[in-house]
Amino acid sequence: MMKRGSIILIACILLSCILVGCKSEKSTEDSNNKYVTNKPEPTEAVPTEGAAESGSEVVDSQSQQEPNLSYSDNGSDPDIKDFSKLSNYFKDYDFAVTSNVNEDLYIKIYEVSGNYDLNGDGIKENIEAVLSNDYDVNSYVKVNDIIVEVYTDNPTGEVKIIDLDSNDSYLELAYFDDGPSGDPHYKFFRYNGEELIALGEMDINSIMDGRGRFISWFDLGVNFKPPFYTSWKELVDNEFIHRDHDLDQYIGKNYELCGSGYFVPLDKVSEDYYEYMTWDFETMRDFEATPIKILDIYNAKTIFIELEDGQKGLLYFWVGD
Ligand SMILES: [Ca+2]
Ligand SMILES: [Ca+2]
Repeated sequence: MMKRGSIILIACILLSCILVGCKSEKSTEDSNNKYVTNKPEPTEAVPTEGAAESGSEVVDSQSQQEPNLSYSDNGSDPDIKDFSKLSNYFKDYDFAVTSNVNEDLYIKIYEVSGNYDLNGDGIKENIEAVLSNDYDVNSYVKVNDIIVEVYTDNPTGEVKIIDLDSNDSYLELAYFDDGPSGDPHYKFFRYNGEELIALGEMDINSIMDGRGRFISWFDLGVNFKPPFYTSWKELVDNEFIHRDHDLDQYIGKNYELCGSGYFVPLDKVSEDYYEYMTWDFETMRDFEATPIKILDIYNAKTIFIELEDGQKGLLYFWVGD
């Protein structure tokens, strides 16, 4: 009996090896097929971490086998020169807004209404929204008869029409939310004639190219001249897809640094860079068109640099709590 059990066990192992083999072959085929839809992480945490850690182990989950590096259809990363602030893509249209604000209770209710053709069929949609931070009020966005309930922390009643991608005939709806603690962002909605789809959100200082490509402020080296970015997002099939960006092109290059940031002199830093970060006032420095060389990039707001006099150090910026 024991013997037969072992044979069955060995057969099972062999079979599963064959199955895993088949799957990885399939995955290679998929990754050759240039267009990779890499689903964004469910939590918007630091996207670069972990990506490098998931090693070369053979795993049988299809999703884990997808490459972490994903680039766009046309194979080239966007040129930051084509990007500008979100408000440049707003349509010149004002919604009617009525507000009910109770300053004492810090409760705000905005009722928004307007008419605009969102799906490009020439017929204006009836657009309504209720945006409130009052728990007793249901916040929602409504296009014709379709309602999407939303959660708003600190709405201001600002609703805009925006063209996220000039390659399609849609115009999107955007409403502003100041967030729970100064995290201002826009939430986007697309009406395709049948559905009203919540696309996701983008922080207010994001930039976009008007062709469905976006760079979040958190991924932007804004204090540098020329500015650089560490990753970007692409609107594909009604989702903002995270795209990694090759950082090697910035390493060893000279930049001008402006504004105030934290600087800790260090000869060497590695992946444990965060252990050196303090938020003491003494580590703050003001830079005015200071020539620097980028030695390493941990994220867009944490960079290892070398100053003109040869001093090296970790430069980092406050990104909110
Ligand atoms: Ca329409
Ligand atoms: Ca469009």
